[in-house]
Amino acid sequence: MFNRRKFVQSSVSGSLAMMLGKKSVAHGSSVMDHSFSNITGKPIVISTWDFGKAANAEAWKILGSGGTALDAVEAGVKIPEADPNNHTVGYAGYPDRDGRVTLDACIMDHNGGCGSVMCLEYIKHPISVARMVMEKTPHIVLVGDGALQFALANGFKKENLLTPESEKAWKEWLQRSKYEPIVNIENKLAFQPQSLPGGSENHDTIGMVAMDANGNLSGACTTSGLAFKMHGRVGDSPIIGAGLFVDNEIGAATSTGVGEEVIRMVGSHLVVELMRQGLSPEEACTRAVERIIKRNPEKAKTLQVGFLALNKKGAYGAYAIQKGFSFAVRNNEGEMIYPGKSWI
Ligand code: SD4
Repeated sequence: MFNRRKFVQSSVSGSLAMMLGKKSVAHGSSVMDHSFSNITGKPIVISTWDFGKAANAEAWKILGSGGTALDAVEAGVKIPEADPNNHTVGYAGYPDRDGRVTLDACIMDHNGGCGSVMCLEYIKHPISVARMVMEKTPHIVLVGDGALQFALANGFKKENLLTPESEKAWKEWLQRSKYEPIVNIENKLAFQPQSLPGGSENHDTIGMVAMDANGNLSGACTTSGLAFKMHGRVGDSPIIGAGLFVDNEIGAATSTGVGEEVIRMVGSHLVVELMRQGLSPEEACTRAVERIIKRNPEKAKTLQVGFLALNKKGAYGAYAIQKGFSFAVRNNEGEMIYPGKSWI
């Protein structure tokens, strides 16, 4: 499977992508298939969007010193959760249409352990609450006030997550009140926060999957969900099998984009099952995206969904409906941001 020439090419294209930053995002057949070319072993961490790079760096502190994939993914995604300039995840996330910041997150370990919180308010790190649900309760999902009470009872601090900047964007949005997800807003947010009109933006998620030095896989997914959503709306991100799935025998996958499209086809689980059937990570992501497109090709042209996957060999791949989806990788070769291939 390992192909040295392809691997070198992809490392070079990755470095180039990293140097070019946001502008590097390309699509189509010119992008390398890392599923076959980049088998660099373990440990490895990959995550969605350009802002995954900083999250990966944090995860790598743990993975690179022999820590577990579970600790790494939790620590990694806490970076965007706490970032006041990231309006897509955690603190400073854009609110729902009632002005409430409601967070969704889930985590999975290598033993099939799962924890999830949905529509959680006032807690900066929902991923850590999700982990606590997994480790300290007989349940998998806690929602809303129940999740908040559980968090408070376990030492989490109640905080106002709505920053003045996010509140301003919401108030501007209220003038039109039009719910209209924007394709690839994630990278626009990451790189041009000042240019955002406060109208119809929608926002994003970090999905991260990792394999540690022992070969164990874990994953985490956390988001403030689509901006200006109905109060109580939950997307794919905290739903095990939709926004995230980990099977330690096969691989792990995560998703980003319009969650409703991912939930109805249980996307991340599908990607892992396709890898089980022998597809590479990139092929599996492609088949899953095609399933969404097939249902309604016209609608698919207007929305973004991207999948990112890692298999047990350390090979990874991604595929999205639209160009502009990127993903970040950190392994023993260094850190890279790659463009994901796409349908259009
Ligand atoms: C959701 N999938 O709430 C998330 C949002 C997202 O890119 O990932 N946007 O539907």
